[in-house]
Amino acid sequence: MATDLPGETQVLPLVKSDLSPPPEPIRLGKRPIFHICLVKPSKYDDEGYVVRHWRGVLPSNTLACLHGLTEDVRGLPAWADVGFRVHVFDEAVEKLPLAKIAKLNRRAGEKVVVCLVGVQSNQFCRASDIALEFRRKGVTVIVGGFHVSGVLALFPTVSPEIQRLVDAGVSVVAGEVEDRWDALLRDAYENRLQPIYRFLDDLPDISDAPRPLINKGYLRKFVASNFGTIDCSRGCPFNCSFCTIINVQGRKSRHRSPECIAETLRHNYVEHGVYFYFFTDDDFARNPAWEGVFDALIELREKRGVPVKFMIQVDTPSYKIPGFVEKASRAGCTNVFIGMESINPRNLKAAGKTHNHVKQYRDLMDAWHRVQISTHVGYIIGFPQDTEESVREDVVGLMTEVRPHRASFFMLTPLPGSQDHKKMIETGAELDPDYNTYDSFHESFLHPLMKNGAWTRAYKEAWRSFYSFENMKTILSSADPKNYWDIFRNFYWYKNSALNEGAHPMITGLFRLKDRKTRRPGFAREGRLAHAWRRIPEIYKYCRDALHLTLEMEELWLQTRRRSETEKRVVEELARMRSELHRSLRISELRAAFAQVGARMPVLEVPSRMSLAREKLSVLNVSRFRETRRDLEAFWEGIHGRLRKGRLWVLFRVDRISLNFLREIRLTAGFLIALAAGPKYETH
Ligand code: B12
Ligand code: SF4
Repeated sequence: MATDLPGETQVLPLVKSDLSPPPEPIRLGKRPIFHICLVKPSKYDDEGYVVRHWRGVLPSNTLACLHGLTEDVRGLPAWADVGFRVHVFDEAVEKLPLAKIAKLNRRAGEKVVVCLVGVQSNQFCRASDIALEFRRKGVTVIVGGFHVSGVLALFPTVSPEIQRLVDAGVSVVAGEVEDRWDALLRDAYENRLQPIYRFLDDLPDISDAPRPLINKGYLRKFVASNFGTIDCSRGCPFNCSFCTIINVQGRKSRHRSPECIAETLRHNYVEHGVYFYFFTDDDFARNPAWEGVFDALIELREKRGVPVKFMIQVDTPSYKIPGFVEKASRAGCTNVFIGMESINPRNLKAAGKTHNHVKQYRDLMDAWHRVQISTHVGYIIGFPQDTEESVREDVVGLMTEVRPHRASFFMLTPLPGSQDHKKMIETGAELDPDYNTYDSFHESFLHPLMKNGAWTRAYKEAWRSFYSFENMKTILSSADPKNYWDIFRNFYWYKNSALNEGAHPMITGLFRLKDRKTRRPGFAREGRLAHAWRRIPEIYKYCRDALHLTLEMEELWLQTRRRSETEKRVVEELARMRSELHRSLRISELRAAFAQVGARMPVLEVPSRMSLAREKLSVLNVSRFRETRRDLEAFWEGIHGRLRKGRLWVLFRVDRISLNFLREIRLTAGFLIALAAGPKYETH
C-alpha cells in the first residue's frame, strides 16, 4: 500500500467548518466579461506525473453536462449585461494553461471562475493542487463531483482534505446542480460564494434539464470524434455496499424524458455527426423510462435515418425484464456492461449484491448474445474472503463457464460515499490516506488475506488470464460476426492498458504523455536531461510492447477472422495448386531448398532458388490468404538467435530476409487496414 506517498490528504478525523472564503473586489468594465473555466482534473501516476494521453478514449459526461448547463444560463435575461466566455479543459487529454487562465482574471473588467468538475476521489489530490494554485493567484475556485458529494453524503462534518480547500477560500459543492447553476454562478460572479453548498437532500428533477453539450473541439482530442455521452437517468434502487451512487444520486431513479433524449441525439447527429453513445446511467434497466427511450431510438433509426448506436450499463437480472433485451438490440445497443462483480456467491452476499445469482449467469450471457449484443462484465477482486488461489479459480470459472466477451477487473476500493468506506472509517480499518490510489488498480486498504503484494498479483493475473491469446481466440471464434471488430478492438485497448501501460483501461488513452514541469508536490522536478533519460527508455519500452502486442493481435486476427466465400474458395484453390507444385518438384530441388533456409521453414514456403523469383512475384497475393504468421515469427527468431551468437553472415541472406520482410509488411498493412475499416472489411 502506498501509504508513504507524499499525499496531502487524510481520511480522518472529520472536523467542522465555519470559515468563509476571503472576499474579493468586484471589477466591472463597460460590458464585464465572465470567464467560466470548466476543468476536469486528471490524477497523478505513481511517479507524480499527471496522467495525460495524446488522445483519449472516453470523453467526460460531467464536463458535457456542466457545459450544457452553462450555455443554458448564458441565455437567461438576468445575464444579458455580462459577456460569457466558456472554456472547457480536460486534463486527461490536454495541458491545463494555468498561468493563462490566471492572467485573464487580472484584466480589468474580467472575472474568472474555475470550476473543478466531476472530481472523483482518485482525482482529488490533483484537483486540490490545481485549486490551491489558482487561489494563490487570486482566482475564484469551486470544486464539485463525487468525492465531495460522497464524503458529505455519509458524514455530517467535513474531512480534512476538503477542509484544507475551504480554508484556502475554495468553495465545495456536494450534489447535483441542475436548477442551481444559475444561482451558483451568480454567487461566484458577485464574489459571495459560500464555503460549502449541500444539495444532497434535494435531488433535482432532470426530466427536462439542459442536455450535455457536444463540443467538437473537445471530441477531436479523442480517438473517435463521433462518440458522445449522455446520462439518461441517475440513481439506482439496489443496495451494494461498495457503491457510491445510491448515497449520492439516490435510490430512486430520476430520468430525462425520452423525447429530450431522442431530440438531443438527432440534433447531435445532424449538427455534429455524433451517433455512437455511452449512456452513463449506472443501471439503465432500472430507468423507469427505458422502454420510452428505446422506442424513441427505434423510431430515430428506422423512420428518421439516424443510425444511433450505444452502450449501456445494466444489472444482472435485467435480461429477464420482458422485451428489454430485444428492444435494446433494435434501438441500436451494441454492447452492455454488466455489474457482475463476482462469480463467488460468498462475495456477492458480503457486498449486499443479493440480486446477482451465479446460476443465472450463463442464461444472462446467452440472452444478450442471442440478440448480437456483446457482453462486458465488471469484476471486483479483493472481497474480504478472496485469496490468490480463489481469485485464480474464479477467473477460470468466469472464462470457461460464464464466457462473457470482455471483462474489466477492479480492485475493491472503499470509495468515499460507499457504505464500505463509512464502515472502514468507523471501525478504524487500515486505509491508505492517499486518495490518489482510490482508482481501482491500487491497493487502498490492507486486505485481510492477501498481503505483501498477493492482492496486486492476483489482480494482474486476472487480466493476464482473461486477455491471454487462447481465451481471446476462443471468444472471437464463437462471437457473432457482427460483434467481431468491436470485441477485437476492445481486446487491443484493454490488453495494452492493463498489461503494457499498467493502468486501468478506463483511465488510459493513446500514447501516454508526461509534462516535466507539472509534478506532484513532494516529487522533485527533473532537469531536461534527467527527464529525457527517463522518457527515452520508457517510450522505447512502450513502442516495443505495442509492436509485440500488434503482432500478437495480427496473429489473433489471422486465426479468427471470418473469411468471405470467395476468399475461402481462393484459399482452397491455392492449396491445391501448391500441393501440385509440391508433387512436381524434384527431390534434388527440395533438398537444395531445405539446405538453403534451414529445417524450420515449412516446405511449401521454401521454394527452390528458381521458384523463389516466381514466389516473389506472387507474394502479394498469397500473403493475403494466410492463416498464421508463426512461420515468419520463427524465421525472425532464427535470424535474431544467430545474430546473438555472432553469426553476422546470416544478414547476407538478403533474398530471404527481404522476401519475408515484404510479407510482413504486406500482412501488417492488411491487418491494420482491416482494423481501421472494421466491420465493412469483414462482412463483404
Ligand atoms: C461515466 C463515468 C466514467 C467515465 C467518464 C467520467 C465522466 N465523469 O464522465 C469513465 C469510464 C472514464 C470513468 C472512469 C472512472 N470512474 Co467513473 N463514472 C462514470 C459514471 C458512471 C457517470 C458519470 C456521469 O456522467 N454522471 C452524471 C453527472 C451529471 O453527474 P456528476 O458527475 O456527479 O456531476 C453532477 C454533480 O456531481 C455536480 N458537479 C460535478 N462537477 C461539478 C463541479 C462544480 C464546480 C459544481 C458546482 C458541481 C459539480 O453537478 C453535476 C450535474 O448535476 C459515474 C457514476 C455516476 N452515477 O455519476 C462513475 C464514477 C464517477 N466513477 C467512479 C470511478 C471510481 C471511476 C474509475 C476509478 C474506474 C472505476 N473504478 O469505476 C475511473 C477513473 C477515471 C479517471 N481517473 O479519470 C466513481 C467515483 C467515486 C468516487 N468517490 O470517486 C463513480 C461515482 C462510480 C462508482 N464506481 O462509484 N468513469
Ligand atoms: S447495482 Fe450498481 S449502481 Fe446499483 S447499487 Fe449496485 S453497484 Fe450501485
